[in-house]
Amino acid sequence: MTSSATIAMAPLESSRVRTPKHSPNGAEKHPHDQPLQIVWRNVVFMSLLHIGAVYGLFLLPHAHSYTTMWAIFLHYFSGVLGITAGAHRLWAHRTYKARLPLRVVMAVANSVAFQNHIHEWSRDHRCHHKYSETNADPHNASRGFFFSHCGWLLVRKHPDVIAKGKLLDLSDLTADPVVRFQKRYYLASVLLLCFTLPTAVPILAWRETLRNAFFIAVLSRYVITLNATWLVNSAAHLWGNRPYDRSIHPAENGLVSSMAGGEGWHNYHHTFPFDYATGELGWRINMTTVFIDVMAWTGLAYDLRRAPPSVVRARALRTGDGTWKVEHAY
Ligand code: ST9
Ligand code: ZN
Ligand code: ZN
Repeated sequence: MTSSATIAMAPLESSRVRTPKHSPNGAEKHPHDQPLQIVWRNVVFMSLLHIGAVYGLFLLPHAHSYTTMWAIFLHYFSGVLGITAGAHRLWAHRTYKARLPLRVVMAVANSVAFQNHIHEWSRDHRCHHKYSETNADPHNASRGFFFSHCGWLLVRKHPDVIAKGKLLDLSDLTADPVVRFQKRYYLASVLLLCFTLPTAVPILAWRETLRNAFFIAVLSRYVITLNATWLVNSAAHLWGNRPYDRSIHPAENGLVSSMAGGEGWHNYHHTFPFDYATGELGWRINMTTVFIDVMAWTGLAYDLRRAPPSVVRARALRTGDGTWKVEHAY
């Protein structure tokens, strides 16, 4: 549909998100009931990583153009195949099914991304959805931008994350041999696929210097992919419209979507987490949906799940903040 008219809405309450003391899942909302236990090893590692990444950006004018293209390729390969289409939409949410060759390539891409192995990533993400904005949410956005962006990776987890996480059903992940294999050889796969190969290829293939290859194709690329991912947990939980459910933090954030392969349509995603497109707009600012559709066309992906437009419309009219537009439907 092309009309941009806003659907007539019932009178709405303020779009400000209310945070009740308890979530419907029984997890406590109080954010500051535990002293922070800083993990200094992670603070040092992340700081050095970011300093190295900035240095890598300064090296760009001195590097071979192929090195920059290689870093961009690795960013999208690891981000879209490894994280958004793989860990997120396939393994964490089971929004579609994938045949073995595709699962193997996505697991390889996931190790290039170095964001914890698929099993851990999916477990924490299921915790995040089930206990959003409570102490059992690993990156609880009610603790602020920094905590939800990367602070949560620098401190010990809240005990509720571990206690509630142990109640999750992860049997589908344990049953997948690709997930089991990647978990077993995770450290070796990261050393090879995130660090060694990305450095070796530019040196061997177009005689790049070790310094340019390592700082640009490894550190800058890795840190950019990390921050694009983290923005979904921070910015897309704080800023944007809430057309589908005004009572939750996750919001529609086009800027985050453009940087995170289509994962910024976060109010839609938290309202309809089973939908493989994680947004209502089809291919618009959603590279991952394009990728999954192409895979479905080849037969490597199948059983794609989608929220019916009538259900989306009814839900938007019932619980949205009033910003849902007819043009969202297609
Ligand atoms: C990273 C992850 O960056 C990013 C995830 C982002 C998610 C985004 C989602 C949206 C998708 C968007 C995609 C956009 C993509 C963009 C593409 C662009 C094109 N349930 O962990 P420990 C157990 S990682 C049940 O040590 P501590 C655990 O099994 C970055 N159990 O906790 C263990 O048990 P056992 C690189 C749980 O000590 C025990 O608890 N990686 C759960 O508190 C202790 O576990 C890093 O930086 C759970 N949920 O330490 C590493 N959780 O002993 C960071 C834990 O029996 N991690 N358990 O095995 C760490 O160093 C630590 O985990 C810690 C916490 C310090 C953070
Ligand atoms: Zn999700
Ligand atoms: Zn979220």
